[in-house]
Amino acid sequence: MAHQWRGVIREYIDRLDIDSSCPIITLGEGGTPLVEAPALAKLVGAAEVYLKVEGMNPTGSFKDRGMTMAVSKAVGHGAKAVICASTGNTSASAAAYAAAAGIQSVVLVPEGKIALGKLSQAVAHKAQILQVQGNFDDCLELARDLSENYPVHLVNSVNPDRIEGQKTGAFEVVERLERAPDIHVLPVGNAGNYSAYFKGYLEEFNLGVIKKVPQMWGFQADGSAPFVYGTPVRNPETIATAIRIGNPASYELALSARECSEGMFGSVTDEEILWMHRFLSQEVGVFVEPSSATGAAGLLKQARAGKVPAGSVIVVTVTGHGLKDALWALKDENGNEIQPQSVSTRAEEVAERLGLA
Ligand code: AN7
Repeated sequence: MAHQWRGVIREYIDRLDIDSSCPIITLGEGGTPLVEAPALAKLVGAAEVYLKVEGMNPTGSFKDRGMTMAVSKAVGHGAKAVICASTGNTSASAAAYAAAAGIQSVVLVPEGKIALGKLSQAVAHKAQILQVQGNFDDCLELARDLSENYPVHLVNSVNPDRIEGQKTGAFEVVERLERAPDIHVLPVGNAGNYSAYFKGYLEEFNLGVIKKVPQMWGFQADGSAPFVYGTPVRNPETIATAIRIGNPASYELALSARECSEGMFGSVTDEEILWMHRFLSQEVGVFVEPSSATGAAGLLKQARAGKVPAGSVIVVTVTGHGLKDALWALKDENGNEIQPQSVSTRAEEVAERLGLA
């Protein structure tokens, strides 16, 4: 019988590192759609491609899966405030879950470099927000420092509770497909999600639920690609502000996930990201933020290099909702503003404009 989804902690309580006595702070996260994308499968020459649409989470990104765990455990430990550094989505999620828990949230964001939708979420949920004169990497260093020396609990993905919650994305994919995909594709910033999916698949493998773990393919923006260069990037730059991260928090974890899964890291240009952002909206029907199109853009680049096996089943996690950073949709492929035409209330005129007459 169909049941109402209860959030990832209650759904997967037996498989998560959390005591039964811990309070559960949930907004009903997880249980997101796995949407078949035949247009994308055709484009990349794979048998089947699915999008794991994480924009359907309560605050519009995958961060909620980890945040329900991190904030629940923080409250279980008696925390009265949580802190995070963020390119936007973590702060939106932390602020919402802190509000649900009745505790304070503090968020540090890089000045002028976070999307308006995300900033408004943090404000709406009454976070204490500070715009730091630096990039995300500076914010994270500051957040770590403050959490070590003051009474505030860190909920960035360096906190293992976050990765633990986010691994449930892999469980849902396996349940839905009744197998593992051959390849799992993700956009990569701190590589927390990349590491978390791998952890989830590895647990499924160790339980004998799947026969092999998928190859983990992670993609970054060219101007912000420490995994490709093999070294931190001091001044990361990309229009995909969510993944504008030069010194990834989960660097070592992700390297080991790549090795164990025989996966890869690659990078794409901002133009390739925006092209795929439009393709997903126009040909698949899924509106994501630009950063979230980075995985699919990387998949296409691999396909063009002849590296996507024809029979493969591929899952691409699209990490955040298009409304978070909506202004990109209002630009055409040449970067010009798109403005709907203005018309009178006369049917003949409207029909003519629409090319119906
Ligand atoms: C839409 O919110 O790092 O590789 O501070 O918002 O796990 O970092 C966001 C990251 C991909 C990259 N897609 O995930 C933050 C933050 C979206 C994101 C990523 C982020 P990780």
